[in-house]
Amino acid sequence: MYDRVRETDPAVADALAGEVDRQRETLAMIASENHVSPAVLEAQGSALTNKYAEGYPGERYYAGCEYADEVERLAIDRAKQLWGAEHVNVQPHSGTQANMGVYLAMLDPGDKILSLDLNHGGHLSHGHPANFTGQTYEVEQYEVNPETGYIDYDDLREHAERFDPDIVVSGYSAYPREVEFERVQAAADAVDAYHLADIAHITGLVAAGEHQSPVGVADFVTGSTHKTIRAGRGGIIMTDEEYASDIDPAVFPGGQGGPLMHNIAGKAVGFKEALSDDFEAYAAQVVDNAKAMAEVFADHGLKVVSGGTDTHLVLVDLRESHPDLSGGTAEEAMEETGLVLNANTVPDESRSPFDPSGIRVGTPALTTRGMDEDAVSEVAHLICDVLDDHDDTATLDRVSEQVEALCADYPLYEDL
Ligand code: DSN
Repeated sequence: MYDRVRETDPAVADALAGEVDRQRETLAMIASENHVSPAVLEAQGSALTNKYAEGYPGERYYAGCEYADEVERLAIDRAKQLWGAEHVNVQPHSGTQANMGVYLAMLDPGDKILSLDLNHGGHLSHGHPANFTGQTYEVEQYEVNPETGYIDYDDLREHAERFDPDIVVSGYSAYPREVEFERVQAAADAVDAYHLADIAHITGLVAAGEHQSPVGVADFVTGSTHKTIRAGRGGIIMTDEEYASDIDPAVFPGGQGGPLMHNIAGKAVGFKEALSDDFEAYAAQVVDNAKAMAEVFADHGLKVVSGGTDTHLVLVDLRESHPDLSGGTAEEAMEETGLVLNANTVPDESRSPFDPSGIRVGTPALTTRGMDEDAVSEVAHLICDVLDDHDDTATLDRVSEQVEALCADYPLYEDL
């Protein structure tokens, strides 16, 4: 594998091959991750990486863009079919860059953003003080109800009426429940603010009809393209035609230079795959699998935030069941066995965000490997075993063996 890289650079070839093996031999449950197809990998590794194509299809600043144009048009057309948007920009390098495109287009420095607190499941680029958004704009944040784990939309609307934001942001990184975009829109409408719906985590669920869509509801819909939608890495912005002339120049030249055409090729290929019936079945299974895992956790006495899930992720608050175990220690013990997930803050967090009280468990990558509810329930039981005996070598050894067997039963990237 990676023979040509190896001839030039054995150290990098070893790392690349090592990463493929790591993905094959562990169970990825970081909710923002997935395993794209070999076709998407090939498109991302194509010669389009060499091409400068500043501008948009048919209006480039460089010669030789006919294939770049073709690929970008295909990505745009397929995105329009998947999400039903009037206008699509596939050039953002990431979900954060997509959000930056909207902020640059619609806000002035000092304008006001109302968004969900990161500790309650928000995103960094929704106004966190360490991010450019927190440093450029005036930000206030809403929270989920700590008792129920759900967003309180009445409270959100009252907050909007008090703060009078220029933009209200919905869409989250650790919120297991369906987002009621129309209720966020109502809050934004009440104060004449824009509504940005960041569907980074749930792009695939929305495309497949497994989650309600904000397209046609929110003014702007952003996302990343490599999570549940399982396409090439990067970001996307969707909006109505009326905002096209604001958004496109804000992405290029406003916030970015040349588009990453090889990634846009990966987006086009992944979007084509997502237009299939197989993808609809995949997205439904992602959600069924998350529900099955949540049930195992709840039956085991763990506190599942909000009592369950409607999406691809489950958030577990360890404080009641495992008061002496931090999310960080749990994450490390899991990783030793090949269970790869992340420590996460939980509503009403009482520990540091660097070593929070919860774990976040996602099903997109397990489902890509072919797992159904029975298989992910087995994985969920292994997670419970590690939580209960995280410092017991015999338990960790046994779980490692079971993870190895599951990886063999659900192989990945066999033809690479
Ligand atoms: N880093 C991503 C996540 O894990 O949720 C944010 O998109």
